[in-house]
Amino acid sequence: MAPVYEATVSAPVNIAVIKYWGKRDPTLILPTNSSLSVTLSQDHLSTRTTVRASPDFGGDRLWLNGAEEDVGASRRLANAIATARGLRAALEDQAGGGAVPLSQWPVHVCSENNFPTAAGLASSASGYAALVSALAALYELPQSASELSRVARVGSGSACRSMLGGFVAWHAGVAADGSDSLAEQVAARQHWPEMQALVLVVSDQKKAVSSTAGMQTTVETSALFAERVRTVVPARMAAMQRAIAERDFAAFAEITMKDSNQFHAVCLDTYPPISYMNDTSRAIAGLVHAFNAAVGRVAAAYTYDAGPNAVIYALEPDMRALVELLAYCFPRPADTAPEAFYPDPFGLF
Ligand code: 2P0
Repeated sequence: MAPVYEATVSAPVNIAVIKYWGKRDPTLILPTNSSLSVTLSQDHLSTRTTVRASPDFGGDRLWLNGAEEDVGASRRLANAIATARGLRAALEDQAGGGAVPLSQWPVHVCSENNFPTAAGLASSASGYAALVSALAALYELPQSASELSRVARVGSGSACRSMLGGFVAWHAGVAADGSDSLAEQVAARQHWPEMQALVLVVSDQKKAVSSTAGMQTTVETSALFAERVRTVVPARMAAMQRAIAERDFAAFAEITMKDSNQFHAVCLDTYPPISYMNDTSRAIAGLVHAFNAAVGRVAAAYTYDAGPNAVIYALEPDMRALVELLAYCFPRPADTAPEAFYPDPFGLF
């Protein structure tokens, strides 16, 4: 029987505080602006992926959460696997026949999220980061996580940031081949141990407009977007990195909320308009501002991605007080298990 080589790796979800929205190259997935995110803990929202390679396999195959998907249907998946294979092939060339020819064998990919896919939480980021990390382990690639983030990027833009932990910047880059469009760690999680994130599932409905389609319409139609890319994001990237370096939560929080609000404003400025937040999302944002006003400082921040779910950032012990307030104002529906509503309010990263 032919040998089977195998590797299993998990990768976490990340939540942007400076949003990625817009591509300058949709095939290589090169963004119009840099972005910055916080990588959450693998214990909470993550994808675990096993890749196997064997000369006996008839072709590449993929199973997502137990169900087989058509690998041929996704150009992004094919691109990500082909890019990782190319790196392995270069390694095999260097070894001059001394390496197992894994690059020539089909792969079987088995990928599982540890959170319900229907929860409306981003899974492409952890999904492609786990796939690329697993292929890198299988192929024994020598590249750093930052270098490998370029491979995850061709699967899904936000996935490049999930290749690193802690606070992570994705530099937009200027090169046409994407060589300088990669993720780098700005600070390790341990740099700011009191920082916590709380995920509030507002709706588990699938979003009406996908990020991929929505952002292209924004690039083509929004006048506000051009200004965001030209002046606002570069200033915020610098200010956010300063806030993180100095552990200045008030600055971190203010930039986070303003950038989320501008991202959603730009979506509304898109034609036809895109609206991701709902009344509950807006009520949560209002409550965060009321909480900050009540404590007399900026103690919490909200951010929303391409959907109505809220992510709250706060430091311990403020998060504890905020969770009590949220639980009081937004009582859990009678038919929802407590752990489904508040999976683990005190777990970040
Ligand atoms: C972000 N989002 O920075 C932003 C904020 C949604 C809102 O990254 O087309 O799924 O695969 O590159 O990465 C969602 O976009 O889009 C996203 P593709 P992706 O997290």
